[in-house]
Amino acid sequence: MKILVLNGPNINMLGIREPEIYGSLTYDDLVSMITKHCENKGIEVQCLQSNHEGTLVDYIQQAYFDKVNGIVINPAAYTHTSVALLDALKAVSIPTVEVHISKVDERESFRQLSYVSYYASRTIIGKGFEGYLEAIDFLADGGN
Ligand code: CA2
Repeated sequence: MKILVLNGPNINMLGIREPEIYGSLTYDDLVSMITKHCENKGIEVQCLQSNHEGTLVDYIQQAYFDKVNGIVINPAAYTHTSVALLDALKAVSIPTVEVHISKVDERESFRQLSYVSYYASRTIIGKGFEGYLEAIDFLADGGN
């Protein structure tokens, strides 16, 4: 079982500002948490982050050639704008879970639309870092 965890723009700034929305843990803390969780479950995992839409598209395409079994994606701000990420996910046709750390449904109206949701099997919101682990477990348990 091979999972790609993909994070979009500014997720590398977690813990630095806006702790009331995103918590005080950092991106490195997130990666450690995911790595440990996957080690315990015998899941092979790769965690990647980019601030660039095209790079995220490249990572999704590469997942196809790397025979990745599942993608966990927090597209961050590109959630609300990117048809390119949606198309990339559709193109590779890999089971995908969308994760948002914050309660996007209770925030600004521009955060209410997610293009990636048109493809994702599940969207997990407002559970902090735990949401990523839940998404991994869902994919590892054969959810698609
Ligand atoms: O709740 C989420 O996980 C989001 O995907 C996070 C994005 C936001 O644009 C989405 O609407 C919801 C933001 C990523 C992190 O942004 C930071 C901003 C300030 C300080 C640290 C991180």
